[in-house]
Amino acid sequence: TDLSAYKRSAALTALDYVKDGMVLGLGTGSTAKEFIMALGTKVAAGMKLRGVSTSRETATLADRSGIVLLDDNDHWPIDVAVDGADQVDPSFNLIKGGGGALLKEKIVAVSAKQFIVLIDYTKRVPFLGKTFPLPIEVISFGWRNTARAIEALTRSRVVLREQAGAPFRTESGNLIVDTHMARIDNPRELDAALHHIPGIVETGLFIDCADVLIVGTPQGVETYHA
Ligand code: DER
Repeated sequence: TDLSAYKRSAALTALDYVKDGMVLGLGTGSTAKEFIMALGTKVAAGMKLRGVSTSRETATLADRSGIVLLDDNDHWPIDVAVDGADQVDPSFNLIKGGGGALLKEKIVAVSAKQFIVLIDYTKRVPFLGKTFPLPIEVISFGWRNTARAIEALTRSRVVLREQAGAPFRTESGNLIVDTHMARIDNPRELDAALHHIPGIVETGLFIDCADVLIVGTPQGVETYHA
C-alpha cells in the first residue's frame, strides 16, 4: 500500500510546532521530505525559517523550499528537529538509519530543544529489531574486526551495507553495518554496550530522544508526547 498519505498527514500536523524565526533540524528520508515540502508553504506565506540539514538530499530540498541553511561551523540554536524513523517501540525508542544518515540525524536530534518524530502506522512495533536490522556506523579502518565484535556482543548476523555493488559510504565517509537481531530487549543497555566498541561511530538506536511522536494512521493522525 502507498503510505505517503499517512506520512503527509503526520508532516502537516508537525507544522503546528513551527513558528516564525525558528531554526529547524531537518531529517532525512521520505517522511522528512513530506515535512520539508510542507514547510515550503509556510515560507511562501512569509515565515522566516533557518535550518540544519542531515543530508545533501535534504539540503537540496530545503533550499528549494526557501529555508536558509546553516553551515557546519555555525552555532546551531535548533528549536525543533523533525525526522522519520524505521521503528518506534512503546517507550518511544527508535531505530533509525535506513537511509544512512543516522550520525548527522542523531547529532541534530539531540541538539534540538524539541525532537519530533513523524511516522506512518507501519513503523510502530511492540519491541525493536526483528523486522528491521539495526544500522551501525563504523569507520572503515579494521571494520571486519569491529563487525566481529558487534556479532559477539549481539550474537547476531552483521551485514555490510552496499550500494550499487560497492560498500555504502555515509556523508562522513564511514561504513554502515546492518545488525539483524530477533529482538532488542533492552535498547538502552545495547546502545551503551555498543559504544564501548572503538570502531563504532554511532548506532541507529535513538533512546530518550523523541519528545513528540506523530503517527499517520487509517483512523487519522495520533500525537503522543513522550
Ligand atoms: O534513515 C533514516 O534515519 C530515516 O529517517 C528513516 O528512519 C525513516 O525513513 P522514511 O521516512 O523514508 O521511512
